[in-house]
Amino acid sequence: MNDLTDLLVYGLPALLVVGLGVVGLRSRRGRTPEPPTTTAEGVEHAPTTDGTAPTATVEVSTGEAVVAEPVAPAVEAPEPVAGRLVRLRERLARSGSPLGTRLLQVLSRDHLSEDDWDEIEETLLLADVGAGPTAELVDRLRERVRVLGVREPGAVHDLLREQLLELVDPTLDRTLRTAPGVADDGTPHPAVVLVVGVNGTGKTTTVGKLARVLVAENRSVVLGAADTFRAAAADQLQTWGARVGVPTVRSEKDGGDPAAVAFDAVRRAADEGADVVLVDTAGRLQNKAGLMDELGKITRVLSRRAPIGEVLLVLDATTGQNGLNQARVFREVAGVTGIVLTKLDGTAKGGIVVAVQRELGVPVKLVGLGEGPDDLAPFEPEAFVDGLLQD
Ligand SMILES: Nc1nc2c(ncn2[C@@H]2O[C@H](COP(=O)(O)OP(=O)(O)OP(=O)(O)O)[C@@H](O)[C@H]2O)c(=O)[nH]1
Ligand SMILES: [Mg+2]
Repeated sequence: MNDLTDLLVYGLPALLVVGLGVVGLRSRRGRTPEPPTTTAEGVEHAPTTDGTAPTATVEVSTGEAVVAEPVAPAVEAPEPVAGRLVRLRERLARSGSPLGTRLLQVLSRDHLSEDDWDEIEETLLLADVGAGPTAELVDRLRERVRVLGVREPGAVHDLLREQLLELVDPTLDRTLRTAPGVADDGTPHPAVVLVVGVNGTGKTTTVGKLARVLVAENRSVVLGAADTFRAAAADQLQTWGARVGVPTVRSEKDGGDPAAVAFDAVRRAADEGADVVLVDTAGRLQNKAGLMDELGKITRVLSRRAPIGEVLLVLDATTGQNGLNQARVFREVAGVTGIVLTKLDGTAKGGIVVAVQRELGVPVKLVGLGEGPDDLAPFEPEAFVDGLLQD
């Protein structure tokens, strides 16, 4: 089962009682930042001659990357992950209502004509469910309606819930692989999560939010700013990290080698015994061969240092079917293991969840529900379908 889900189901009381205490401790510790005590090979610590907190930047001897220590005076305690599924339902009930309510309305009619079935089909297509899954669902509904005969509203609701759930597929493994591992030679290594996608889909934001989720679960995290095209990209990531006391490894100069930065981030995490390293990458169009080659290089170089646990493809839910073309190419180049569907708060087209899973054979693992720092939730098929049906 999903680590996060495990935490929700079994660890909720512990999370509330113990977790808040631990997070509280962390945040208190964070208010008086200490210089790193574990000295990574080749890392020089900036001296603090005036008794103030250490400076933000620590040089790495390769000359490729620098480590930006968090120096924010106050470190935030991220929201526990527990309450987020409720919010997912609330937001989906708002944004996704047209799909669920329209289907329920039509299915409740006494005699379903061909026009009614066309309306059902159209509703599903408009919600981005995709042609294949739509045809499948309509066939199954026709069959079940024929067998059921007269349909009570309750029965229609249950039927639709059951069929939508099957389409979303609760059997897919949505575990986020964020547990550190041990290499064949016995060396421990951090879990490596690589985040990829086209421009502006929400990669950096997702990395920032995910770091907060992990910190809330009491994991130690290192961020890697492998988007080296713009200094602002690394700044953006570093700001996210600093808010929760997480260090960011970044390139010394614009246009540095993203693969080298990613590699340094993993090495730093390994040296410090951190649990997880999250690597943010530059947005790239799937049809730009050079950039896609570069992504291939990042994955090759990274996996020489430690196995890549997750390659998360970030897709903007509001771009609908366009996201599918991107997804195919990224799957070829980077071996995507999970989808993050962002901006689900901004669309009524929740059907994209179904389409993208079908197209890629890769599960949606996380959903973005807003621009707030804790607006990221583990994807949960039941909560999603209930949201669509406004339960
Ligand atoms: N409403 C909403 N906005 C989001 C969500 N996730 C990200 N955004 C917004 O989308 C915009 C782009 O986010 P970024 O994280 O910078 O996107 P990116 O993929 O890193 O962009 P590039 O690095 O330029 O490729 C920002 O304004 C985010 O606040 C979400 O789940 N919901
Ligand atoms: Mg970015």
